[in-house]
Amino acid sequence: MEQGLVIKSTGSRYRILYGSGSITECTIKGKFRVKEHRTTNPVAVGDNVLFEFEKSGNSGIITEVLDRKNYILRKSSNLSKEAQIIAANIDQVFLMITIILPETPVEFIDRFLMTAEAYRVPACIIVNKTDLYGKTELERQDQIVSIYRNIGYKCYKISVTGNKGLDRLKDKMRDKISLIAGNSGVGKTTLLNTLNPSLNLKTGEISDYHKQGKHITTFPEMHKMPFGGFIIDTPGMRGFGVVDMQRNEIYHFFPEIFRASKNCRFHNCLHLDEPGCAVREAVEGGSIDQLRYRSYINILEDKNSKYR
Ligand SMILES: Nc1nc2c(ncn2[C@@H]2O[C@H](COP(=O)(O)OP(=O)(O)OP(=O)(O)O)[C@@H](O)[C@H]2O)c(=O)[nH]1
Ligand SMILES: [Mg+2]
Ligand SMILES: [Zn+2]
Repeated sequence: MEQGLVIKSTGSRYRILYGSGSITECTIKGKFRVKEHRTTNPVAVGDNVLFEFEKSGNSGIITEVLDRKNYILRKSSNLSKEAQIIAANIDQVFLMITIILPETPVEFIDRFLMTAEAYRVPACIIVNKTDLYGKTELERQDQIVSIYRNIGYKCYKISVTGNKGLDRLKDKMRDKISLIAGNSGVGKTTLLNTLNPSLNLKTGEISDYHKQGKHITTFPEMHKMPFGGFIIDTPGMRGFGVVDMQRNEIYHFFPEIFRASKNCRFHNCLHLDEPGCAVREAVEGGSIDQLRYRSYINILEDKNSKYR
């Protein structure tokens, strides 16, 4: 029996890192279940597992998944009951966004952060491709960064290809297991290749017509970093994860709205148009950002489900 770390999962086959840096492929035998969820992949990147080598010695069979500290799930569609585990045992998630090529919508950012809050995984924002920005884009960048810094999220402005801002990011990632997510084409894989030049992972151009990425990375995969720690590269997504939330829980995962809600007149206030709502007062007074409030309302009213 050996213990290893799952670094890649394609649904039926798993790549395992074990011993002092060896790698083997494994399959699974028997039933593995995630409490309360039907999952398409019972074992995920980041899982610590026990496995046995097959007689040939070339591959192994996973016999047990050790307890997870956390995990992030994603449903294949809104109606689907089956969920996929994106990754397990992660210390922090980074949402990579870009102002242009492609443009990341603010509501996408808010849905992502809300999900990370719900899974209790610390989240940060990376704004990439600063080398492309002119005056308008820089203003937009600073507006977005100031919204999220005010709430308490760390933000990193970087240019991967221009080699700007990477040292601060490395410091934050050192010796941690970090997951990096974001729309297709924002530069996630390019960042990994730059932080670890021996990787040579496949990256793709932005399409001229749609100004979007082309979904180059297809499976979550964990990569070791020379400065210590691991980064999990993920396929570009429009939405992130899924949590079954009650309407009256959603605001718990908007930290600044949650803080303000303690002063609402009614304890069951949804911050819509109830009298004595401290959240709406804060929006009017400017201490809660209008865009954040609008995202909250859209999620509450289940608009824009395309971002899920
Ligand atoms: N100008 C500029 N281009 C960048 C930068 N970082 C990445 N790119 C380019 O953006 C394109 C997409 O990069 P990828 O790393 O494949 O993007 P991704 O986020 O991994 O995309 P998916 O795997 O499809 O989710 C490539 O052409 C990169 O060269 C940057 O800092 N500045
Ligand atoms: Mg990629
Ligand atoms: Zn309220």
